[in-house]
Amino acid sequence: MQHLEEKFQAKIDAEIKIEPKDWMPERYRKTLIRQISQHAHSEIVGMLPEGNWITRAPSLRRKLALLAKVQDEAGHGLYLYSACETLGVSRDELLEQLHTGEAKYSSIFNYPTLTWADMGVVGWLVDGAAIMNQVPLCRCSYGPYARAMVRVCKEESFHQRQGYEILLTLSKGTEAQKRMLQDAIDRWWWPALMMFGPSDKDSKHTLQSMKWKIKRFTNDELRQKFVDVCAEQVKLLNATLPDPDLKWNEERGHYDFGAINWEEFWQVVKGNGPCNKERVEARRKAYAEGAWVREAAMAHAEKRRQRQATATAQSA
Ligand code: BYC
Repeated sequence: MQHLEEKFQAKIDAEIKIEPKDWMPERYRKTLIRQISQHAHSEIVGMLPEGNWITRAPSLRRKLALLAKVQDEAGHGLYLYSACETLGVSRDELLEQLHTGEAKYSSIFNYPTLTWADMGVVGWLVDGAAIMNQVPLCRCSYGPYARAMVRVCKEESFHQRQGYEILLTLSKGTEAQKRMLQDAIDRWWWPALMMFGPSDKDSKHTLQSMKWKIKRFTNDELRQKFVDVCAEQVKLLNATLPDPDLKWNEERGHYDFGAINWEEFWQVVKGNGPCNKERVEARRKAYAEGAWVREAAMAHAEKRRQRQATATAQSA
């Protein structure tokens, strides 16, 4: 056993990808199922706050872009559930965990989207944070996850740009539009920083996940990179980030920033955020209403299988 573990770690150290049929420690498999399934759930729950604005997008062009973005997220969920299934867990099992409220998904999607400016800010900050976290995951040691992330990241960068472009337009608009822009930034900034997870000292999985090269950076390292980028990007929007302690630190070569409200973070993670119940309920309803599609697809697959079996028997 120890020999197998050593060989496994040596492969990881040599940057050789682990594939589904390779030997892996049980804890590695469990960690991946946990992270990939939480990620998959985040994608499909993440469709909800934006789906809310499809019918109210201010123009046909905006509606098309938003629709495409939300569809992309459904696709990301599918790649990720498929990657997770290669680890020997079924999609039904994973969805069951989501529907009973047992599974975690990103805290960010438990906040409401109140105005059109939220669509811009979600694209800029939420997709921006997602990209910061996911680009390193393209180098994750587990092959199916790493490959899924390559495609996800390409699409996320389109999402991020469409969001920022909405904000640039608002920043050149009326006074009311500028106020709406600032208000959305004020509401989303701190929850976006929480997306990176607890601070390193409270992150129970980081050390082991870094050793296994599932994670390449710690939560705090990625959060700092994100703050540094956003502190510059916000200037082009003629807006500000809601943090009086945000200040360039010449010595560190980074922006200093204020304290995160971890009490709020853990409350949201535990299910007590503004929209947790609504989100899980919406997923349950969508799943129930999609039952006929699943049944029809299964019936169709069975019919094809039978037709092929008959054809093979006749040609033999
Ligand atoms: N929300 O030891 P830690 C997207 C949990 S983007 C809720 O640091 P780890 C999208 C964590 O699961 C969002 N829970 O864990 C974007 C753990 O609990 P368990 C999804 C959180 O895994 C735009 C505990 O806290 N992205 O999908 O080393 C549109 C301790 O944390 C959160 C991903 O999932 C949180 N924010 O690091 C649509 C990326 N943070 O499992 C969709 C992949 C932490 O022990 N995931 N927790 O019960 C990761 O990179 C890592 O899992 C994390 C956390 C950085 C998130």
